[in-house]
Amino acid sequence: MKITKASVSITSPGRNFVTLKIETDEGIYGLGDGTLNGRELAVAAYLTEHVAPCLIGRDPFQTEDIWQYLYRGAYWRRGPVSMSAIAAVDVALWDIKGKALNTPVYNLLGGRSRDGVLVYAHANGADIDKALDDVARHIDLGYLAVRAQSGIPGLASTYGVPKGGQPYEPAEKGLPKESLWSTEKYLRHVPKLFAKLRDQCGEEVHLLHDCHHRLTPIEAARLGKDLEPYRLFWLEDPTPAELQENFRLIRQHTTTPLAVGEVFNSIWDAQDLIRSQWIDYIRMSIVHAGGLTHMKKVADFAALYNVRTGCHGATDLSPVTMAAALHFGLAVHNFGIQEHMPHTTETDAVFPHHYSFKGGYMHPGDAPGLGVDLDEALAAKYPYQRAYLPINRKLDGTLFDW
Ligand code: KDG
Ligand code: MG
Repeated sequence: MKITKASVSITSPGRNFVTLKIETDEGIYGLGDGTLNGRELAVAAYLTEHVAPCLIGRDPFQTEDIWQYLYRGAYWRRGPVSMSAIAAVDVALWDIKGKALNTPVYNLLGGRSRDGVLVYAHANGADIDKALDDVARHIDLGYLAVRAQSGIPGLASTYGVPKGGQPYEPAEKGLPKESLWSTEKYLRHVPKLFAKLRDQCGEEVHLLHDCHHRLTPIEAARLGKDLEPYRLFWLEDPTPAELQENFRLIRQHTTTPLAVGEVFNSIWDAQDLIRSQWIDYIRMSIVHAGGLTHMKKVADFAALYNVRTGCHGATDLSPVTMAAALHFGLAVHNFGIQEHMPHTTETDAVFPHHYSFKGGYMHPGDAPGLGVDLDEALAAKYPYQRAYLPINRKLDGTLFDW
């Protein structure tokens, strides 16, 4: 089998998605996601101008060699744009391989390690009472694990809490919006949210929280300690992780489990975190970390150090990535949990898929390949729209982490 064509499409059924379609001389095609929120056209150009011409004529079964060709062959390594482009190719090739062998991708990754993939939902509210209601709503929908975020008194907006009852979507049209942040107000508020939540939910429900990289290590250590009585499943992105040693300090002070990695692109971003056992869950996504080929290596390395997976799965990762993450989650032994933010009905219509949710678990389905398709005619009705993630500043105007 030979690759005959590789083409990129960008569609915006509510938000932007970059999709790579790789076609072969045997009529089988595969899909890969290359969406990088707020920087979509950079990946699209990288794929179209620099990657697609090198794929023509290659054997799509050679996933390892093609991965190395694109990674080592570029000379320039890592980075979100190139690793998302490599992921788009890699996932499309696994899709082709599954279709050609008439088997779901999970069978190519080791087969089923479990019956279903535990997922967590996003619940939020403008204040604690509204957040409590939204957590209860998600439990009623069948979720066994729920991430909770709430508005903070004295701050007009914060990460994870939508305005006006809309589903949460951080990228907005126009130039980046700016919001104001106070760590002090946040640290006073979050323990109150989880005290009430644990009381309302009982012991069984898994509760999670995302700090979204906004604390220093010592602040994160204090929050982890304050949250210990409420037994979180994880505290996510407590601090930025360019300096992996940040997590040593947090770890020394708290038994609250720690998760990080949604902005990582390669195992090298997490090497010390994993080897030193400073984290419990590695959250890299299939799309931003080089695809299934690289993520399988990340999972195998993490398994040596008791670190489990918890792949990023926000709505800015397309249904192609959701499908890939579910095949991966069904197969890898040290799977922990998978994030699940349902896409809009428009997005689901553009990407018909076989994955499903039942009783707190998702399943990728048993269709050959990934089990997800692209309705190209429908996709063409939603042209690209420039959108940016917001910018965050402290109350005194200092630019801060969003
Ligand atoms: O594009 C950025 C989002 O994917 C990110 O803000 C979502 O933190 C996030 C999460 O945990 O889903
Ligand atoms: Mg996050």
